[in-house]
Amino acid sequence: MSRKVIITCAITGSVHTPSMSPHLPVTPDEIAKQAIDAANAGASILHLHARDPKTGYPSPDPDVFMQFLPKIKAATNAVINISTGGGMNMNVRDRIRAAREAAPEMASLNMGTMNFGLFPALASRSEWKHDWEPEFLESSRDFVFKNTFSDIETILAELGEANGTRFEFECYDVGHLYTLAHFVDRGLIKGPIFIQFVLGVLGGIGADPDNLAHLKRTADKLFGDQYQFSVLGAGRHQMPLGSMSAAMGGNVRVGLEDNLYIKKGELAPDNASQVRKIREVLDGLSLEIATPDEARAILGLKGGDKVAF
Ligand code: KMH
Ligand code: ZN
Repeated sequence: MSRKVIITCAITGSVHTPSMSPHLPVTPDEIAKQAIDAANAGASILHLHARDPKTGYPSPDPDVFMQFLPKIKAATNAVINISTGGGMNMNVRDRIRAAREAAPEMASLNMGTMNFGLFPALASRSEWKHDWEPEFLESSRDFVFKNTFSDIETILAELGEANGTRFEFECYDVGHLYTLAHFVDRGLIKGPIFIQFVLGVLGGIGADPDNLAHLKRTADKLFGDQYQFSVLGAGRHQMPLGSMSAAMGGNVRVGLEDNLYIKKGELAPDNASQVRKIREVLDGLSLEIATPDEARAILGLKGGDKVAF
């Protein structure tokens, strides 16, 4: 099969808060609609978080996930990828509840403990729809995004072994690749490995093109042909680094979780608009996108009929 590019779309996340964009999906219906539209635009993997429908506060509650997962599954063939990163102030047990219950084909798995600074966003506005928003952003100044070896072992066992869920390994720095290799060497992670290079998060590696080249060189050395990579460029880096990834033989991640804009100074009206925009780049490079079933074949996924929702 000639190379096909897998587009992941990350619909809402837990990084951005409702006041930052009126287009950020919050309720289960908004999340479902934007996920379905993103799949119809060409995303073959949908990376999903949940939020409290009333306040927009990030929620680990499986009951909230279950208000949109079946709708998305009924309307698309896209691969559902549930976050285990959750949001700030969630412990790891909380963070994995939804994926444990839903047994999705994919889940994210964050490969190292790190700082995760969201507080610079406080400078962008003084008025907030919800009181929790500025407090949430300020709390990131002293937040540790905990992903210890023990946490990773737990997630691999309780989601991977138990449910047949495979992973989007989120690597925010070079050291995270060596942690991933450690688990491969222990036989706890088997290929094909799907690595999400995350660049531009405050606390992780900077979004410089030569850092992406270094991440890929390191992954080539550690994993040979056992891996596929994708690139998540945070904020304004989303399209440039996604384009670089495609040119380097990689896959791409877009979505309002990672970037609220469609171009400098213009908020994206929805997730699907970013999918369409990266498709224009792929078309320009004469690259075809992978269908959900082609993504399943590339990544060795269990099938959309094997989930628990
Ligand atoms: N928020 C992204 C930078 C996760 O959900 O597990 C990384 C992410 C983590 O999507
Ligand atoms: Zn996420």
